[in-house]
Amino acid sequence: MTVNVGVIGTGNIGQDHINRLTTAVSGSAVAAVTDIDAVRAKEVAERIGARAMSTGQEVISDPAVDAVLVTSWGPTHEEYVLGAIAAGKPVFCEKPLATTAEACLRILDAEIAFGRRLVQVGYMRRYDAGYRAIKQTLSAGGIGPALMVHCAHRNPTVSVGHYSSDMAITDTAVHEIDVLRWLLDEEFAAARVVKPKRSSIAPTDLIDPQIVLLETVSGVHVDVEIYVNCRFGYDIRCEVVGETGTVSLNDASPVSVRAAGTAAVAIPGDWQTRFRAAYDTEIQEWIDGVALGVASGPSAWDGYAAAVTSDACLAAQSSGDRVTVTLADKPDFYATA
Ligand code: NAD
Ligand code: ISE
Repeated sequence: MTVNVGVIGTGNIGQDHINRLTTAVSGSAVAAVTDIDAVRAKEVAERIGARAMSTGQEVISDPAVDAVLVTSWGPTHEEYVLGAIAAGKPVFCEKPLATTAEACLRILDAEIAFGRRLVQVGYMRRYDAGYRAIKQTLSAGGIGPALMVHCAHRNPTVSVGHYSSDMAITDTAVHEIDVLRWLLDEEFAAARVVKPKRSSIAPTDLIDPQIVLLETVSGVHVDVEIYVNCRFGYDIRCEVVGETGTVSLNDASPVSVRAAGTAAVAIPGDWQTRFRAAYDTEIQEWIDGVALGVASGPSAWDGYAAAVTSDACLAAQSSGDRVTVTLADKPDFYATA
């Protein structure tokens, strides 16, 4: 069976996912695309032999579209995810699920009312081989119970004028928020944000770096360094410290070169390169699930929990205080999600 996907948003990651749906992933095709930039949508549609449509709602209701991929700007996600649920179609929504916790709750309510899971959120780190190996080590008890986690999320640069200090939380640290909830299998209870000495190469209106400190319900402490102007590459680090050992991500380089008295590894230049295999696996597993009528992966609840935790980090960033993360009760519907 071929799953025909309708794509809403043909920008950066939209085109990336379209390429993988039409080349790397098996069992999928792109039937229709749309973008508020109609010229861009038409150009992409012509390149892949799909139809360009005027609106997201047209894509969702098109009978030839089996499943919907939402890769438009964050504030538009709620409308399209709700539209897909109303049409009874599986929907993969890039992060964030929605830009407010209230909007995420509306999506939860709609999905529960529909009666079956349709929504998957694009937190691709759960599909990265390194994070999956960390999870296996933790589940097998290889290092005892986790006590602390040290993370770094370093981007070489971000687009000036577009990226803001709060996006360091909502756009960037949110990946650690999701993957650590999944790795540790528990929710966060509190957040603080520390602002070290500012980098002189960061744009003047950007707080960079920042350190996000999170505590889980059971008391595991997590520190996440966010530094989005490091220049030297896209550098993702994660070390879990357990009672009797540690487990860390290795360097992403497939080889290390030893020469002239030095050992060297290549550092990826951007997130597309670092997580390419994870995105491929994520979208392949989504397509396989759609074909079988089985939903898996980060759920709408995960999208909601990430939004609430991000909000606590934002409040901590502006107040300097330790802020409690207060989640709604998890509906039974998401007990296994
Ligand atoms: P982008 O600006 O390159 O692309 C977004 C596209 O959406 C643009 O072409 C824009 O014209 C279009 N758009 C905006 N409003 C629309 C609407 N109402 N209907 C149809 N199209 C609309 O941005 P991007 O970097 O591709 O990011 C898109 C989404 O993907 C964001 O939510 C972002 O957070 C997420 N993202 C996730 C990852 C990841 O690692 N998982 C990486 C990058 C971006
Ligand atoms: C971007 O939107 C992403 O999602 C990348 O994965 C992340 O590393 C980057 O910091 C964000 O801006």
